[in-house]
Amino acid sequence: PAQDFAVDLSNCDREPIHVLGTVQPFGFLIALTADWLVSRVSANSADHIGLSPEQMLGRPISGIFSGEAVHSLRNRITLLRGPDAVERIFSLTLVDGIAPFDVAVHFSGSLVVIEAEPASHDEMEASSMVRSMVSRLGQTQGMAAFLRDGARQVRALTGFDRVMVYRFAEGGDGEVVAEALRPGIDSFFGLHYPASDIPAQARALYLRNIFRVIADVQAQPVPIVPQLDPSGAALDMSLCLTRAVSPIHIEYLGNMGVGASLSISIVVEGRLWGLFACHHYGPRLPSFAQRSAAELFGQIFSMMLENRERSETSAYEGKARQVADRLMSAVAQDHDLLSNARWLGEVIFDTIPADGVGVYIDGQMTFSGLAPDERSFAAIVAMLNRAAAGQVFTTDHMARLLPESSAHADRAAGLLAIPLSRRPRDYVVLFRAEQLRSVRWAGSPEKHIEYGPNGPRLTPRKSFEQWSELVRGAAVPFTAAELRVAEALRTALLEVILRLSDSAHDERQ
Ligand code: BLA
Repeated sequence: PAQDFAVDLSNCDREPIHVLGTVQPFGFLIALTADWLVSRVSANSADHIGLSPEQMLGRPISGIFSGEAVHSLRNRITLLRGPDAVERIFSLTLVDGIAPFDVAVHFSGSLVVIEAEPASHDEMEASSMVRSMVSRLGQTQGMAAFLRDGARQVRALTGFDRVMVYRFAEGGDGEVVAEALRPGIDSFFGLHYPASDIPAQARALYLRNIFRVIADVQAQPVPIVPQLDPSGAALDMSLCLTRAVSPIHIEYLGNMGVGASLSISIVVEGRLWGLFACHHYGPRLPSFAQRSAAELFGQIFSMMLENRERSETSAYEGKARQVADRLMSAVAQDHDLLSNARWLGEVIFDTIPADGVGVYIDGQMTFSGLAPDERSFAAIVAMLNRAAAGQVFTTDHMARLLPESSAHADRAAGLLAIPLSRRPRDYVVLFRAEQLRSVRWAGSPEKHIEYGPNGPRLTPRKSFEQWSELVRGAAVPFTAAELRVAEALRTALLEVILRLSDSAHDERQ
């Protein structure tokens, strides 16, 4: 490897996965200088075009590739726009007398990087598949069906045994939110994993390069020759299709008995929303055209998801406005409703899901659903009184703020408090139970496969246990959208309360 970096479980977020200096053996790589001299070649070049790196390094590519190949490559390179662009050419005769290749070309710094693999001649079929996939997807009703159908389509296109839609939460933890499976294999649907399973540098890379395949987990990676250029730099392979991946991740896949892995980034509003994560229980390399089609499908899927999320958000905001209006007019009619926890819960939970509600008004407490007892609630109110005045307060892990509340985390691990007045401070508080209560546990223990050097930590079951430890005592966090709604409810309630106190004041006069 180009870098002297001993990677283990404690430092894998610093492993420089873009400069590992190896390709997967299904393809080969040639890097050219700006004046088209061969500057790097993967060690397997002779397997593909009969010439070893030593026979090519330093020579002009025009003396190696056919005239047609050099011409098309030059044309395509002029089409490259933007820093992360990659062009593809199907069925190109690179060397006269040798069967054509499917080729990708892009810039890495000032180098032109050419990657090639034997041509598959199936581009038309794959692209017509995408058309019908997209039209089917457009007809699905509701988010769950949309995600499930996306997984099914990716499975139809790639033929992988397992296709998951893996969604990232705020801090990088992930959850399997949809799945399509070959019959007879265990489902991972609903399982959660810690952020460390797809470390930060990998998530950043997956935003730039949205597709990757590991065709054969057992295959020996092929080094690039030379590893370092005369200035000591390794080839930046961020945008390569043949990039061999982190040995830690290979160990993870091996421990799971997975033979091939493929993933496609799902990018929404410029953020890595999630991945299509696919496993096959044997080696598998979809053709270049199928991979391109799957990548295109991923891009279209992402845009459709973005649209759906936007319309869901505006529908949600509309509903939230209705709830605020309903609260306001009902409380204006009958202000005792304000201390009716059960009624408040019924009105609010639809837009801000929670497990229970507590109301504190003039020292009086009422509760509904899962909530702490009076003594704990009094302690919570005292804590809230120390928080900034006049705004909604939330935490997903109350025990961190109030250690004694860990005793009732099963009922109230997280809260969202809506202050109703400045002084005395009255509150409506929504409670969420510990997230683990509602989560699906990893199913059957994994069949014991020989573990790699880092042992069983690198298995989904151990990952899941790790995630469970991390979130013990914590509730599902209230989202930014839910906070905005709570803020709107606060304003609405405040308005009625002020009106009520004005009219009480008028009556007294
Ligand atoms: C990459 N880790 C990945 C990828 C996935 C996962 C989907 C993307 C690469 C691919 O397509 O295979 C994680 N895969 C999962 C999870 C499930 C799954 C959670 O199927 C659940 C069902 N991985 C670890 C740990 C480390 C780690 C503990 O589990 C480090 C300490 C590292 N994962 C790691 C690295 C990559 C990775 C470095 C990047 C691989 C690369 O692109 O080079």
